[in-house]
Amino acid sequence: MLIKISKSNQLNENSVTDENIYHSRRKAIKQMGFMGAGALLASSFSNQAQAGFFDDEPETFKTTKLNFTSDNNKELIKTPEKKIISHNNFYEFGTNKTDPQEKAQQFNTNPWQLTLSGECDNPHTLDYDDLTKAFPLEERIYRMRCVEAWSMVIPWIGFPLASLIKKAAPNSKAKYVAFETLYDPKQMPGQASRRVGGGVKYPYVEGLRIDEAMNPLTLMSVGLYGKTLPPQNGAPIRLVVPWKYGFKSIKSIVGIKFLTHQPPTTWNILAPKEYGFYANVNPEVSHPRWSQASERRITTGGLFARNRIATLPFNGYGEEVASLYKNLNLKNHF
Ligand SMILES: Nc1nc2c(c(=O)[nH]1)N[C@H]1C(S)=C(S)[C@@H](COP(=O)(O)O)O[C@H]1N2
Ligand SMILES: [Mo]
Repeated sequence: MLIKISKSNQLNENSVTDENIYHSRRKAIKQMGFMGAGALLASSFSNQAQAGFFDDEPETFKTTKLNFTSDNNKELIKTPEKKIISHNNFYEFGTNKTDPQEKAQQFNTNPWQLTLSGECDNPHTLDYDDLTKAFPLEERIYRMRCVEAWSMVIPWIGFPLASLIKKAAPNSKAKYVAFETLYDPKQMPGQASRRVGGGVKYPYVEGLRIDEAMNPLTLMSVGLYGKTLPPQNGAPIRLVVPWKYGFKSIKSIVGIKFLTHQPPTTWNILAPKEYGFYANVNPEVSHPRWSQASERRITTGGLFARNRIATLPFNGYGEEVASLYKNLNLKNHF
């Protein structure tokens, strides 16, 4: 194979770091005794084949155009759509980055029901059509920073979670909001097999403090690049919390519940010393096994188009959200 490497794009030590991290995240799972050696081996093989996959694989899922207004955030260079829909974490469909695109195409997201319940005056359920029609849709171009130290810039379509919460009318006891992904092992091979699903306890669950959930940046996303969400990105509706590590942005949500107490969250259950409840992007607080000071921004195509940049506090959204944490020690509450 002939590979042309231009000076500016050379593969250096830094640019492979997040792949190492990915393996090390999986290794931790394995050490906890959740995963067979076979799975780990298979994964490292397909990981090597991953670069070529981005450019060759056709899109097979169906999307629909959406009507929205755009915030036109011009400083951010968007990650190409092809990358956003082919480099995914969605362990319900497998733990390799390419598994969700390969295995989620038959995922049936219509009909769908999203139920709001718990400490609120107006518990209710949204059907599939409500998801794109109940609230005016906006485009929000956000940075997305995975805890594995790669990042993208994604043009999401959605509506503020605050609009949905106001409709549910939480009462004064509601201090936290819990989210739950669909549980359907017949459709989600990772839920049917511990090996495929990486040892995660399903359904995938997440949570926010209610003031975080009400922050205007917090989005319920129903689309990207002007169209409905592909299944691998969390169709038909997922959370986007741009100042937190990507694992907080839970996909394919069926339940939202208002609680008096902090809910358990998936990665915190799996490895509490490594993944906290808050998970605010913080270059000064290292993961126990790797630094969070920089990240690989996924921009244009191919294995060699790698871009190492400094990670920003709160992923660049400090002006909007730092005040939420003025009484919190962010080292202890990582
Ligand atoms: N239900 C569910 N939600 C999930 C995940 C998952 O495995 N299952 N992975 C999380 C992680 S680690 C990241 S980085 C983002 C990835 O979102 P994307 O694939 O749309 O980029 O989804 C998050 N939401
Ligand atoms: Mo992530």
